[in-house]
Amino acid sequence: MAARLDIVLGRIEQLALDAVVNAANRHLLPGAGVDGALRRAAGPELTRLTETLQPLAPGEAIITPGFDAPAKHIIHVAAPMWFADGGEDDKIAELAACYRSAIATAHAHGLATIGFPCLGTGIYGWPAESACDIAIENVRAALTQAHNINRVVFCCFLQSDADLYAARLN
Ligand code: AR6
Repeated sequence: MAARLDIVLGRIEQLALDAVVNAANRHLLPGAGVDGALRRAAGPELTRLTETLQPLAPGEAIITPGFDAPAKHIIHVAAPMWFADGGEDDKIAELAACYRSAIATAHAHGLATIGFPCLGTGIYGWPAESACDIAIENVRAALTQAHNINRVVFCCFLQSDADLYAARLN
């Protein structure tokens, strides 16, 4: 059965899913936005754990428990910065890899539900439209290899992002 793709307008740290994805930085250092919200929800054990982990490679995903957050797990990925040096194609491939590796990691852990924020579109400066297209295309592609996942939530903090996802998904 095909996975359901849902849009939720709200805060990702409040979602009680098998996993939610964190918009982390490569060094897994505490940040603001999604990362700050998830760390506050999860409690200090999350940061104690991420301090012991290696930096994320481009497009890599790592999974931790959700600790006190409603989600059972948190999958950490780091979007590329839109304004960083480097070619646009490379950045698009790296953002695509974040979505694909998060789905693959959830699948490898036998999880059924996963929620994504709009990766890269806050502090990292991605234009909302292109980030939305990359998200939907790569989630759909990754789901073809992840048959135990039955629900993907695109968690939009902004009404404008929810409208964009709704237009692209319909
Ligand atoms: N729930 C859901 N979405 C949110 C929330 C929330 N609680 N808060 C913000 N957003 P960002 P990035 C939206 O900046 O651009 C970090 O601090 C926000 O409106 O969290 O990938 C890390 O440490 C935007 O659409 O992530 C990194 O250094 C989207 O989530 C860096 O910032 C992503 O915004 C990552 O930047």
